[in-house]
Amino acid sequence: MNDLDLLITWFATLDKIGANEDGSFSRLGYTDTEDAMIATVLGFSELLGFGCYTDEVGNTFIYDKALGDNSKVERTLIASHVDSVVSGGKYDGVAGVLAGLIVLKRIKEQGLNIPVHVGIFRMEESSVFGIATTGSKLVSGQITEATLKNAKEQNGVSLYDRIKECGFNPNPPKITGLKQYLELHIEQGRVLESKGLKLGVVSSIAAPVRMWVKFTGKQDHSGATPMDIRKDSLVAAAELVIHVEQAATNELNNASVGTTGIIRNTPNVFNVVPGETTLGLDIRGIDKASRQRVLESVELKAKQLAEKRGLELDINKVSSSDPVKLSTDLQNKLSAAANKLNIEHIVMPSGAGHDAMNFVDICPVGMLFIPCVDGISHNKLESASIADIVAGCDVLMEYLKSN
Ligand code: HGY
Ligand code: MN
Ligand code: MN
Repeated sequence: MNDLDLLITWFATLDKIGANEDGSFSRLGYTDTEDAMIATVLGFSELLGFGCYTDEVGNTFIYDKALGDNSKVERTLIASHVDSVVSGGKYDGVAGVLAGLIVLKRIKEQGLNIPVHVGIFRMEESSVFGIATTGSKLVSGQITEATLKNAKEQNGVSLYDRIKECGFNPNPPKITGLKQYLELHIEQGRVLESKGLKLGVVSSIAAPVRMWVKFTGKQDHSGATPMDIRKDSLVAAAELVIHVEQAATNELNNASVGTTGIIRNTPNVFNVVPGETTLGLDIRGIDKASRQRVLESVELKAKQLAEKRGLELDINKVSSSDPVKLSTDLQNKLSAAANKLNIEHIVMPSGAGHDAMNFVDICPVGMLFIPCVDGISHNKLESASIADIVAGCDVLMEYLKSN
């Protein structure tokens, strides 16, 4: 079976896991669905004769036993994730893990002595706790115990406790022995497709600040409370939602973005003036100063709204990472590999966050993008071409053999 057919078979097998009736996938991190995804990918790797090991936070690594337990030697890590957002697609993360497996298979077939491990990082998505790339943050020293304890899901369980409940160690040792980190990922935007290109070499990765903004007013009777004496938390939140969009749009030229992804309104019934409304904000950028201007504008507006309407305001910053620039040397070498294979490409930033961003202070990091249809991602319509994944593997192989 050729690599294209093997990938098609692998995706078809994984389709059964976390599938929703509407065709989307919900494969949340640190759940038995993510466990099932990892176990299934390990099943593919065992059939190829590979071994695996799991670290103290549940990240899993696949390697060629024939090369020995080469975690003792400097190795290339090709990694991504297999969890998804709620009602997401099936290529986000998974394409990169399966591409790594194809590269490992080709190294073995060609008898090359290139120490490569394929990594599957836990809970890359922030859907449940508001923190992205948890598994890779934990082993790259990018997250504190306080942050893990502050991040809570709706039932109040902290990410720290969730990791412990799963039998893992929320204070793991740092990963060592990495020569370089490579990741292939769908673009999750429209740039490649709009230019008719099949490959992007990633130059930088935007980073999010995620925060809860809670307005507390006065829960009242919706019929008997005159408009001039209300303390309606939802109206204040609605004004802030509009302001988040405006503040981020003011920074359009610097590629900053702002999203209100969550709204929790209490008591959320017809005949009661809302007394408590919480917004979940995701504000990102590749330019830290620009992102900061959006943040400051949103926080100032929240304070002004609370004051104007006589509400209490509570802002809780859940996570904040810095935008990262990837290795220029690696960008040039990945570009050279693509040129050698006559694969036209561009160098481009990533608006989405990725595990790759957590390794820039540990080793050189390189990232490849393949297009996804209409740039759609985090959506059941997410779709990518298996042939593009194979082409991405070709570039990774060409790079590894030439460097
Ligand atoms: O949200 C993101 O940037 C990605 O899906 N982790
Ligand atoms: Mn994602
Ligand atoms: Mn992803």
